[in-house]
Amino acid sequence: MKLVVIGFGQCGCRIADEFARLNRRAHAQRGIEITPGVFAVNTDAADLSGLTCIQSDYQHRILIGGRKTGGHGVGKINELGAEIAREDGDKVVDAIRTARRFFESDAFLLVAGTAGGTGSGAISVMTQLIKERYMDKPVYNIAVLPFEHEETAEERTIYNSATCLKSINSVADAIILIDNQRYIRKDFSLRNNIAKINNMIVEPFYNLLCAGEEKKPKYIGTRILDAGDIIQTLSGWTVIGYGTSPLPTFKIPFFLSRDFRKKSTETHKGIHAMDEAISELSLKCNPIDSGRALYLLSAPAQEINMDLIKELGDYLKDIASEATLRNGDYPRERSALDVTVILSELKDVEKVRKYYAKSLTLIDEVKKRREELKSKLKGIDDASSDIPSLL
Ligand SMILES: Nc1nc2c(ncn2[C@@H]2O[C@H](COP(=O)(O)OP(=O)(O)OP(=O)(O)O)[C@@H](O)[C@H]2O)c(=O)[nH]1
Ligand SMILES: [Mg+2]
Repeated sequence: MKLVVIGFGQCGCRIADEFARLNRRAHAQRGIEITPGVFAVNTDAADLSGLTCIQSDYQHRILIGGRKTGGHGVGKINELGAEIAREDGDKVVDAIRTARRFFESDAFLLVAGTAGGTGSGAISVMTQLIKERYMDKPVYNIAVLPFEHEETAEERTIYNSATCLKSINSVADAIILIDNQRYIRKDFSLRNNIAKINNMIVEPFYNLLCAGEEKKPKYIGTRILDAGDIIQTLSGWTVIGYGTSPLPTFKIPFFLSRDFRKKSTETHKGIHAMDEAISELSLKCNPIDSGRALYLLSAPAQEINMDLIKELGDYLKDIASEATLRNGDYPRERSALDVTVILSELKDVEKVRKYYAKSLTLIDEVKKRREELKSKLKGIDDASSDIPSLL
């Protein structure tokens, strides 16, 4: 599957940059392309210069709202982020159109952090605009939810997340939810290692996007998972997970490779990888709530067999019993057995519901403060009413 990836704000741009890196890897290791266009859009000029893989010309690193923000961001005011996107959105659409192989892409993927200002405000406006312009391609979002410590430090965090999520839910074809907090569960030092977190966020997309683009017959599985399968699966609230089981790197002698014990070890390893994918989903959710799901098994060709694929399917069907299942296998990996899982069309997402509930109490407060600010400003204006103006 080929994606045009567009990042908004610092978080979105850095993750888009990570997709550009993934594409380089796909090119170098496998000779295939997965992202024919990657763009970074921000109100902050310094953040745009900090990227490493996205092409550095102004058509790929797009500064918006320059007049309003002086190139310094919107300071977490996502209404301002949305307003700037409405004004400068055409600039982004024009840049996408000029991308060399834009027409080869199967879908758009727009990325932003929900808690900031630029990305949180711009992503829904741009999703809507792109959907209107390119009706034949689905438009997906990646929404990155804040760390817990940010929720307590700044109330805008929750309010921005709630308004952003509500808005994208009404326009995007699917929203892949990524909870930053999940990535520091195992290793708290990661809190200070955003680059590593971004790496972990993007990794599950590698085999998923490569599988359907493979041209060499020996790397084509018995059941190819292509763009059509992914598009049929992605709908509404979505999570993604990835698990891996290392395999011995030495070659197993032929007489042993047919041994029944080896086969049961393969199944065991497959289930282990699937188990990890489910427990490491990008956001905590209940698999039973999902209406559509898919899994991709990537392993060396000799490790893949129908029994293993069926076992994995049975396992997923057990926990996501309401979901329509799609699957594929990809005989590419050399020394590991990897499983990628997507759970989509989720009926309920507790964390999103919590943001909505919490921000309801904040709305009155925000309104009150806005009124106060207005009346204060009016006070100053009134005081100057008899002063002659130079304009
Ligand atoms: N995973 C991840 N999260 C990030 C990254 N950068 C920022 N965030 C998260 O994104 C949220 C803040 O959004 P930013 O993207 O920094 O804000 P912005 O869109 O640039 O908006 P302004 O700076 O207010 O103009 C916080 O919840 C951060 O934890 C990143 O590179 N990776
Ligand atoms: Mg910023």
